[in-house]
Amino acid sequence: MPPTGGSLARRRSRVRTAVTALTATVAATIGLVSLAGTANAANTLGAAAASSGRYFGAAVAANHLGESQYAATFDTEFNAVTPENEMKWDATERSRGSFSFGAADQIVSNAQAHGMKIRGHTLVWHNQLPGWVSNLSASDLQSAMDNHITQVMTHFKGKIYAWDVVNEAFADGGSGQHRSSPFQDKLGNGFIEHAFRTAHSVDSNAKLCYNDYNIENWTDAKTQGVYNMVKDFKSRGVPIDCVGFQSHFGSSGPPSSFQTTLSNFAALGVDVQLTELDIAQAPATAYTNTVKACLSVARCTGITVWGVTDKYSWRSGDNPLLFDGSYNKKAAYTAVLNALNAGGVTTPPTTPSTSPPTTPPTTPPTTPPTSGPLCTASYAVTNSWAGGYQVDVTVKSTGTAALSAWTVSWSQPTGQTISQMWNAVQGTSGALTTAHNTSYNGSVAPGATTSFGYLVDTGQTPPSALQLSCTFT
Ligand code: 9MR
Repeated sequence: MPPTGGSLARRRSRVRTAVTALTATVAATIGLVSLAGTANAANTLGAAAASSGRYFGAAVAANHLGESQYAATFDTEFNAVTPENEMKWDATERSRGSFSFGAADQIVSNAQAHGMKIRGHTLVWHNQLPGWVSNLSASDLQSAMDNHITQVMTHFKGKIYAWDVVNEAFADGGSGQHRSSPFQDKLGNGFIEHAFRTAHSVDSNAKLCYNDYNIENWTDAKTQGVYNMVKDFKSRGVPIDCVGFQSHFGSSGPPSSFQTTLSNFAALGVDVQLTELDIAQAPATAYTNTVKACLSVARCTGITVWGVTDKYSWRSGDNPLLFDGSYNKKAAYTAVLNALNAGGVTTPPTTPSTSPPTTPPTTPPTTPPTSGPLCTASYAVTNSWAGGYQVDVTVKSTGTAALSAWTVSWSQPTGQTISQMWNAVQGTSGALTTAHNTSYNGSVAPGATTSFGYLVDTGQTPPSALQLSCTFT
């Protein structure tokens, strides 16, 4: 269902050339910042987002993948995908018990061939719901819902990064309550929790998200309703991992509280994602503000725009996307690319933790090098919340020659899973966790430092110190 809140409809008309000229200036300014902060600016949206450990995706339709410009633009620019309609109930189980996955499989194989993350959209939603579902009795509806979740998730198991388990279950307007739907009306509020528990039992590796629109403005009743649900779920151990903010905006872009909203949800211990971004007339400034809100929140793991080109947008009259109808990059494209290249929150502006940095391994090398590269690594917890914490590791080049590559290894405590790492590539070496430099931060001059970070999902407290060892070439 299209968003019905004021943000979408209110602010459509703008003089296009004026907006473009203004935003070109903004983009250029951001470009300078980006150059200062990043050695090698990436030239695609996906690669630029990856530099801060995030993804940048697009919704696609299987029936356009055969169009060469569409496929080329999508395959080149994006590193994540959401099937726009192909995984919905009416596409996957039009008649009861008869499942069809052809169109979705096509999108999934294309994504896998290009190493993209895949967001599954969506398992339980009142729209695009075949009539037979609405006509069931309560107990039959419950088993049909369980079976649908189970069959669809099993078919795609191991391939999906995050599922929109339940979509748009809250009402518009000031009630802050659940909306009326066949699920709500027959099963009550509990259908959402039940859907998440069922989904978790089928695929506990996929991130399980609640997804909705008009929940971007912090004080809105709808936002508060969803926030209270997520808070309750987290407090009772209902398996929810993420919240999707659809982000269908009017031409002035996100509400000024958007970053606050994302941070507040993240502080509950869930990832947050912008899942269906599009902005009327695509002003570059509005896009920049939106992307920056995500980049400023460590647990904002990625952004998806709701389409590749204006040509096929569900809001065609609004021209809301980053590529125009002829696949030309718009000013908003450049603004987004520059914002992504400027990097995201990798070191939040908090005071360093009180824990002292650990010393490098105590065993001295048998023949200590008197010259050449050397490194040390130190650990600091920079943020923590009920469901996890954030770590910043500083790698210091302590030898007489520059490092050209480095690897930090440590023993990650049991029950403390790393959910995201940035500015380093995570790996393992035996029982140890490793972090290897990326293509842009392997080289560190003598005396200089570089850093990487990671997030840990856990109910435990962070270790006050951690022994890190740094190896180099
Ligand atoms: O973009 C989708 C469009 O092609 C469909 O006709 C429409 C049908 O409801 O759904 C659109 O996608 C919606 C998404 O699945 C959920 N949030 C709102 C999106 C725009 O309506």
